[in-house]
Amino acid sequence: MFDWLIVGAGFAGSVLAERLARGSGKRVLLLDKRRHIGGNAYDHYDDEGLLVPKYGPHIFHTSSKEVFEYLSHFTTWRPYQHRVLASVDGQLVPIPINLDTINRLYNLRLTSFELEAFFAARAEKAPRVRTSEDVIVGKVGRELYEKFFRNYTRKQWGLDPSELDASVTAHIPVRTSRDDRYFTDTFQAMPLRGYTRMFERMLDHPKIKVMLGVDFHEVKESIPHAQVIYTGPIDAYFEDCYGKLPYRSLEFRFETKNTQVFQPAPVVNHPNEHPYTRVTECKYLTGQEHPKTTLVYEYPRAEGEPYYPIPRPENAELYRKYEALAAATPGVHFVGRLATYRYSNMDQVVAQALELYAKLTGLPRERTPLAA
Ligand code: UD2
Repeated sequence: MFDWLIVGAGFAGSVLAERLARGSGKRVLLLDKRRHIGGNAYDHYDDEGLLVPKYGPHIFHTSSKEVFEYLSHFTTWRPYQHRVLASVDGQLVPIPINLDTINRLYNLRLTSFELEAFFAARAEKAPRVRTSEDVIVGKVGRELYEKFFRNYTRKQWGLDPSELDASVTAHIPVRTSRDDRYFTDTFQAMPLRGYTRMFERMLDHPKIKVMLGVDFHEVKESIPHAQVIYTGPIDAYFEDCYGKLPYRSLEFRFETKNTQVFQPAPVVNHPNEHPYTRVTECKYLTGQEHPKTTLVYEYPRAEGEPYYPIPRPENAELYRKYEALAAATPGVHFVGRLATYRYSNMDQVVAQALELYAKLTGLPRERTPLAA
């Protein structure tokens, strides 16, 4: 008999498995229908011996000391600050838009102070910032919105930014300085030996049994267990009874080049050309030294693995119906990006899992992240 049956071995499921076993001595069965742990953060060595992320780049950043310290029990870190260039008007310029972006794009020599006026003269403030279009047009105006955001978003989501909630683009700043970092969080680092290694260490405990390649719905009746933590898509748990929640998918194409370094930045975004949105050169993220280099191209897809919940009002409304069903399902706890239908960062999911652990055990939150 297992105390907990946990569905999904990504961040949410693995953190809870670790905490319940190591922190509370519970017997845990962790299932995943894929044949590996780590969820979408799973990475592995390809045929050439290069460490690559199977489901696309995952860049860790957080301002939560609690989350960072918790994960630090299972990995050492490699300091890494993410930088991205966008291919616009035949040039590679920094994104988030900053002082260098504008000066290079328009061949100007503005100061930060002058750039503030430049943006102010172009920004069109919406009475209420509701959509992803409102966010960007409200900061930099329509022309820059068209160059950097409109087509990228249409490609990535299959929707116009005016049809997506503000949250999709709101986390991307616009700067008048020359700071070209993608994130400004306090802790920015990558697991030194990769995500999979970190998950392996998290789940290495005698009270955790991991079963891979197993579908929860097929085995739930035959495995004796007391309670369930479910981290898969919430609509699938309830057999899509109110209809399917939409997710956006991606196809990743990998290409290994016979050169040490291929592109001038970890990621190059292509808002206006090519069917793919961005190209990541894995080496920059992993710090691996190797005579060759692997690139990942991201092709947006309507069908496929459910990567991104699509933040827009009608989807939120449909999710709320499932959420109400979940609240009325005793003995099952829904946690993680897919089970709560949120466009979340990895650190937010870890925080959500630690919070649920604190709630389940009644332990104060600050006492929870203790590795044995
Ligand atoms: C974002 C975050 C990630 C996490 C995740 C949530 C990255 C780089 N970013 O990933 O931290 O929060 O969402 O699951 O890991 N956009 C443009 N043009 C650009 C860049 C972005 O239009 O050049 C728009 C586009 O609609 C895009 C959105 O902004 O989907 C967010 O961009 P992103 O770079 O943060 O990428 P994403 O969504 O993969």
